Amino acid sequence: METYSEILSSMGIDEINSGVYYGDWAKPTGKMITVNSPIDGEYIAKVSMATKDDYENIVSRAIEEFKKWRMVPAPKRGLIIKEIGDELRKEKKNLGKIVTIEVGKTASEGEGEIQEMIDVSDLALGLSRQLYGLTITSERPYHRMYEQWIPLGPVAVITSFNFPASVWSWNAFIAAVDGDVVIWKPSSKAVLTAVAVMKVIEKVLKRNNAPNIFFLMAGSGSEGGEWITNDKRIPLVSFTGSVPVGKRISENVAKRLGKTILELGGNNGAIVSDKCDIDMALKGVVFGALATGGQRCTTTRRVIVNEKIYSDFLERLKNAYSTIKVGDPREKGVLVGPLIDEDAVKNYENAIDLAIKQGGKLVFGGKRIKIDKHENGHYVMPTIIEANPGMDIVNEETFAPILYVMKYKTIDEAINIHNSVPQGLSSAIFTNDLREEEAFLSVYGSDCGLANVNTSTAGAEIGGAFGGEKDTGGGRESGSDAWKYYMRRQTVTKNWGNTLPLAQDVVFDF
Ligand code: UN1
Repeated sequence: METYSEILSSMGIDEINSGVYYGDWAKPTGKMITVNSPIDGEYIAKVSMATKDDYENIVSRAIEEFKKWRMVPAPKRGLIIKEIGDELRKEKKNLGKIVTIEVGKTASEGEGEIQEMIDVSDLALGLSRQLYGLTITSERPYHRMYEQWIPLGPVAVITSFNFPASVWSWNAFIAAVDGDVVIWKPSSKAVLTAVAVMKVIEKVLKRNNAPNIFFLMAGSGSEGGEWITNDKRIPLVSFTGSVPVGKRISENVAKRLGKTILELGGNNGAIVSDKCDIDMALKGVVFGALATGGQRCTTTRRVIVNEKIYSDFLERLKNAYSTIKVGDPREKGVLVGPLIDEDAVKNYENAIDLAIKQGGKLVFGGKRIKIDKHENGHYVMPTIIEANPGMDIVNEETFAPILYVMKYKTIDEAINIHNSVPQGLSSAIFTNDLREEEAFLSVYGSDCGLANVNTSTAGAEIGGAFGGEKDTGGGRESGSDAWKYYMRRQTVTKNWGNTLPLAQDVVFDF
């Protein structure tokens, strides 16, 4: 197995790195973030954090670069993003390895993360020729009305550790074809991936002599995050992370009438009907619950099973869980790697304690495990708890592989249980019954931003608008018309006649 330093050197990453990029890398002089791998707790490298001076430098340069970039025609901007995608294709394996050692994803998921960026770059290229506005009929003669979309300025993207590269690209690549420049504040738990991604991007921007459209500022949320959210020069802040932090960001940005895109917690449920294909449902639920060790916003945290197949499905779940290999995510066959850190392990243990106190029944897992030669890694057992929807803990998102199993009689009851949590990101139903499927998709059906039929709550494609309702924050990123969030809409009214007729037939003669 390659050593951590071999993996770093394949991407040109040193032991001490700057976490501040504004067209050049700042000298790594600020406070340092020490990166240890969740795989074994071993030291990987250090990344410097942005100082207030670095931040000021970033914002003033971003404003200058924005003035240049917005003058580049959108399809040409698209070509730069495409070239970044091509470079990412070449580096997919190496970048994937950095994701794996920094946040503990399996090799396949680490590479999947980079593939998701490549997919977004393809989408962005297409979009760069399709930033359409409407034309509207005017009530006045010799008048023309239309909408045009204009870039916003420097936008900030604050990302979380669990998708340390792709979620940034959902925002950054789309914003860039829109004509914005992007200031990235990655999670302090995933700075190395951000540095590696920026190094790939730097190459493409420099060889094209392009304006510097992407800026990096490593730092803590309480410092860097506050600078950004209170800064009127940044018209839009996109944030992925927890509900409490999202609320704070939303308040700060709203106070200055800025815009936000919030992608906060999920507490996603899957309804498993007695009329489903049970093997398909099992795979969908197990993948949804355990991919990325249960640390996705889209993780299946609740499974709501029809009483007629409840015992059978629970039995199959337990059997499937007993075959899942937990361990070093670089090893073949391992499907569940470590949690990100010790705090995550504590949250896992607390949630299980609470679930049991509140009447839940532990039927699988429930404790941390030690992996040979990785004593300082953060491994836990995938866990299944029989629960009921009234339990407080079931309303919470715990970023860990804990699945609450619940029973229902009728489809309407299943939907009510499904919708009873504060969060509203992703949802799923496994059924082959048209009526059940349509009920789930109806006006009283799933209250989430993402609704899946016969597929998992996790693993959304980038072509759809990604985001959710209620405590999830209401933002939409990546696909569909999410590009509009990174632009401002201007309604244009043009009079090409010889007189000045007024709207609503108002008379104002003098
Ligand atoms: C997240 O967890 O914040 O749908 C994003 C999925 C991934 C993205 C998850 N494509 O599971």
